[in-house]
Amino acid sequence: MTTSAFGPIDAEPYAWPYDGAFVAARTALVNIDWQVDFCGPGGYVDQMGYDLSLTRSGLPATQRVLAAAREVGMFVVHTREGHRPDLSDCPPNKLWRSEQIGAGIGSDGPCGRILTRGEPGWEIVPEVAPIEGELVIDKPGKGSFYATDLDLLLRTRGITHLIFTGITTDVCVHTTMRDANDRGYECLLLTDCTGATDRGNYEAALKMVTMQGGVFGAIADSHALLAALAGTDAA
Ligand code: C5J
Repeated sequence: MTTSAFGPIDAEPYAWPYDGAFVAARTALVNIDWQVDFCGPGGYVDQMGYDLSLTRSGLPATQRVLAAAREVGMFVVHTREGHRPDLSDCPPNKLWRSEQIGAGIGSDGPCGRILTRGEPGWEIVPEVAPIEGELVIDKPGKGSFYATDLDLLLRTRGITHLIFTGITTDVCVHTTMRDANDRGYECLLLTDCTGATDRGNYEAALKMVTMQGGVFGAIADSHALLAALAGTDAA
């Protein structure tokens, strides 16, 4: 376990973190739902007819951040949204809505059953796939704390700071970041490591974080984080 400290990072609306520096051993990189269902051809988002280039756009920067986080010994968490094969953990209204838009959870698609655990579409894309020793959290909802042991596992390791990548910015990333903020974690969202099914929603979701002096934390470009981890200036 490394005790190296980094930062502060050039972020909005304040230099992150609020307490001046982050210690790698107390910081987790949280990669939200980089699944085929959200950014791969034939997955849930594709079946709904949204533009995959918008949800895939953060992948290259996330790969770079993931490599750097592993290098400095940050704890890495991956999450996956999905339901049990019998859909017993899928609320009827969530199921109904997915059917209305033509991508019914549990129905057959080109990547297997949509948003169903164990299916090809539910897997994390190879570019940012977990490696041994990294935590993978399976969640039935949009937030990563609801109906999971994520909070317990982070607190047991002494994690106090969270850096987020993932998709989609306005749904699972925001829900998780808001909840993490309420739980007292100091949160940073990397703007070029996330994407939404709609450009306007992506921009609005980023802006929301920066209101009220950083209502849920702060946002920064991945270059600012990488520069801090390398001990150089972002410019
Ligand atoms: C959505 C997610 N958008 N991972 N899930 O339904 O953001």
